[in-house]
Amino acid sequence: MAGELINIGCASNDSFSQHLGVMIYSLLSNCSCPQKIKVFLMDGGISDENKKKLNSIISKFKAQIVYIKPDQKYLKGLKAYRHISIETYYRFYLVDNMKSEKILYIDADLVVLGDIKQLYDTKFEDNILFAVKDPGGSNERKKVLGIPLEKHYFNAGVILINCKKWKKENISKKAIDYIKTYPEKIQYADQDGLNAILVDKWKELTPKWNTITRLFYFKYLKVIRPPNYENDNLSEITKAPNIIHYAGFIKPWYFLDPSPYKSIYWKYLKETPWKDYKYPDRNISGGLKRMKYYLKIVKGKLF
Ligand SMILES: [Mn+2]
Repeated sequence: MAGELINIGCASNDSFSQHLGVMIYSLLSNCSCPQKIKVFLMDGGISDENKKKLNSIISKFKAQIVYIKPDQKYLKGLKAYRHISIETYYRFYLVDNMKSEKILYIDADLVVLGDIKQLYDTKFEDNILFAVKDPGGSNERKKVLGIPLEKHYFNAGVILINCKKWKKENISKKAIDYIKTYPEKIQYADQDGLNAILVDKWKELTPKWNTITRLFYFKYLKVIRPPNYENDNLSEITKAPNIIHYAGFIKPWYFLDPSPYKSIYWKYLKETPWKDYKYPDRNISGGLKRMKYYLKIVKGKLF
């Protein structure tokens, strides 16, 4: 319908604002109607300087942005896991307070190459959300969370939400209760909670709308198939993604990280007010620091 807005939900703390800026810039510059985009940003302490930079991107495309400061008591009893920050839970607060029927919630560690309007226009049936299956959702994870092995586990980095149904079925409360009741089962924060309670209530989008960079490695290892992708043509999916998601601990903004599609992040970064960013690990002390981080992961301290 004419005049209808495209609601985009996201969250960031101050240290992630550059990546959020890259995501928003790529989303707006590849959208057929950027002036219809309204960003609902869950503000985890973004500085005025970074807000100014974000606002300059928004006004360049005549889009809109609102900064939402969630009540801190909302995070009580919840914790960050591995490389996933506490801001991940803000989505619950946002959806519960949305007046519109629909929102597309997306992570800040990704680049949008397709026209987001196409994804936003996906029609709901009886489902609460649309998502893409996760190549990290192992059978082990499914067993722990009580998901039948023949069903898929989804990635929460790109989810199209029917807010009306979500609120009616109390999804935020159910997911948070699950996470708090079974802390020993949780490895991927809210994503695990949502998968556990939404079995049969979500529908699958083509992986092109959330192409997780991990898939690129498997493309060359024909014998090993990632979970949930046993029957997919990985070359086809990774050839022309609509969204590249730099999920996991390997990130394109580090010099040492072997991140697939790294140059695309940098291409969009150069268009933003953060264009002067330099790799923090392209010198000895920064490099050592990054290597220490890898070691921690290898030792299992972040897993
Ligand atoms: Mn992510």
